[in-house]
Amino acid sequence: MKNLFFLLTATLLFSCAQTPPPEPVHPLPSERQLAWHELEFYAFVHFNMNTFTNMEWGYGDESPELFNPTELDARQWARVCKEAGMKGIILTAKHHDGFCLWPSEYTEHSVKNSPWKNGEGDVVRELADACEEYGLKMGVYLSPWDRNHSDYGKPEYITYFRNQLRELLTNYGNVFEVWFDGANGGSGWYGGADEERRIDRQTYYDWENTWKIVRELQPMACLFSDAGPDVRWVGNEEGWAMKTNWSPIRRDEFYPGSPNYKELRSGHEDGTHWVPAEVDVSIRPGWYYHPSEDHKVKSLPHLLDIYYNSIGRNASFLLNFPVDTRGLIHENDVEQVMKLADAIKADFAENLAEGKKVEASNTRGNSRKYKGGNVTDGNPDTYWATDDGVIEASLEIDFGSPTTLNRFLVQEDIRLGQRVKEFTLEALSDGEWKDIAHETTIGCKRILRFHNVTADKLRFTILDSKACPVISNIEVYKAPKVLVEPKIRRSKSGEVSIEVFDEGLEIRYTLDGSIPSKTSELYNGKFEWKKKGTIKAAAFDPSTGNSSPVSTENFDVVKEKWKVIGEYALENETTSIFDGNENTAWNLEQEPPADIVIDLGETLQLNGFTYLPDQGRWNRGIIFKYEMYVSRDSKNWGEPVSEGEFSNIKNSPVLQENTFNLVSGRYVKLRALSTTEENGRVGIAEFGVLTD
Ligand code: FUL
Repeated sequence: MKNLFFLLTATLLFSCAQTPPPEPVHPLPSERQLAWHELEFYAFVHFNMNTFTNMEWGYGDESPELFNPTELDARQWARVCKEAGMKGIILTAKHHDGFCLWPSEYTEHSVKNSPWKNGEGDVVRELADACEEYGLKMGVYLSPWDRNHSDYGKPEYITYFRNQLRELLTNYGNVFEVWFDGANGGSGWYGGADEERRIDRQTYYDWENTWKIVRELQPMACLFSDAGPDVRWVGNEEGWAMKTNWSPIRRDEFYPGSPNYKELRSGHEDGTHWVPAEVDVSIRPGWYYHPSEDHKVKSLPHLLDIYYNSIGRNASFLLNFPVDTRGLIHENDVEQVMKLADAIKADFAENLAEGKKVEASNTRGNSRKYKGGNVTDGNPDTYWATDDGVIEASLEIDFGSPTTLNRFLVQEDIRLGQRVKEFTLEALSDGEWKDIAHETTIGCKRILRFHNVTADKLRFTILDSKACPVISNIEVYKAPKVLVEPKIRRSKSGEVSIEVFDEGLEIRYTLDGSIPSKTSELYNGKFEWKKKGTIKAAAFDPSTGNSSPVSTENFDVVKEKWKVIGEYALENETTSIFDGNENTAWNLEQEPPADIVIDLGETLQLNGFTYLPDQGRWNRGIIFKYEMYVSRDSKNWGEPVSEGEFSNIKNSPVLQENTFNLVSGRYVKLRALSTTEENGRVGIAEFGVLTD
């Protein structure tokens, strides 16, 4: 027996010593990229001159006098980011308008000529100090395009740009990422020239030599641009990478601002360089702060989708906060990011695979060093690998008892390159293997979301790989349901729909204004309800008994018979203003004044109206000054029943409710006398009336 034990141990030791690790599959990440991969989730702060001019792209002629935050507190930014689980902050030190947040030696267009702190302030310094205090990394965004600088377009500008880069990389401690935007050239102030300036995006900045400065001054900083060279743009600003996402790309086919950017969404299987994707997206529609977007901060379900579609798809997640004119992350943004942070914590609270028994269909050299169990040992340095040439293999994770799960997280050991091309996931439930997913790439991290499955075992099968697969980690979770308030809508014809974000929830609702409980009416799909009154709804998780906040919608008369008549009667989009959907709008191409005349189909006792402006990103045609008329016959309108302005609608384009003295009529006319922007449009998302 003793001998047998000795023999077994000796064989094992021998096979370990004999089995070399898999050969890497090139391209491979550098040390600085490996450190960057660890970060996963970090913040962008867009705060600069645009914050004070309410713009996205300043022209470059803005006076430094305008930059004057009243309560700037970079420590608040850092605190919020830290609490949200982020690892760093990248600041727009200079955006396209050329204004510098630090007192650059090379221009007068900076904080040093602003009233903020009497020109003694330095936002980059304040952020560097705050990041240090909170244990965060700092990154800088330095716009290559500069609409302020007189030399932009000439070789002299490159010297200026590089001098600024040196300042930022020398005076503020360690920088983890340098962000070079692809937006380049066009109209601008350019020191008063006020003209169009085009540059050759491929050659003008002499990127190779510009990048060298970063290498020299901050060897661990990752360089970001459309073309990397360390981190690439993901090819959209909406918050997603493709499911198939290779960190390698054929890097030489790209340059900042190159037209083939859509390929950046998935990388290239035959990529020549390791250039992983970064998903940059703002928590609001705009990158910069606009008070009119205070009510448009992304919802928890939306932010969660972004999380899973970035970090869960082999990319990092760079979430932007448009810091406001006070110099603070707005409270609405803080609220939403904290909801996201709590949801992430809840989703990944307990790893159900940890320490579970794992059986592999093939183990490299039959060696313990590469055993299947390495994927559940919580050690990122160990991995499961197969024999060379075995590119189809599976792992079975045995839970020991039926286990309910809905998330699967898997990681390759990217130090040996990105290898897996195709894989499946199956669950053994009631003695039968059932498909959960059939997917493609993995990379640094892949997270799958699916409906609850109760399984005794999970089978993870690699169907294709560039070489023997190298899997370092697998985690399994049962994420709780996302309990956000349901969205209640009523269509023109009176059909009510109630939607929730997650599957498997019960929606309960009331029609009498009472708070819905577990025993209230169960929502089983759209229903007809043409009355005037209030609908309240809440979502309930039957497995936990937890419920969402209650949502409330007040409905007046149903709009079934309503139609736009008069000048615009034939425009198709007019129906969007009665469809109960805030995301659709009618934009009539017309400078005010414009008369929107509506036939309500019957005579009603009217005492008010509601107007929801276009909720799209660009605030199209928001009515400011108005007059409201009511008529019995659509010919005699008399005096307006209400007139005035929708105060503060520019900054806060939310639902406007306006009451007037009771009047009976069948026709209403909203006269738009002016709009907040002079853009030749009058826009309406929803129109309603209030009746007695
Ligand atoms: C874009 C810029 O033009 C936007 O203003 C913003 O800075 C975004 C992050 O990148 O290309």
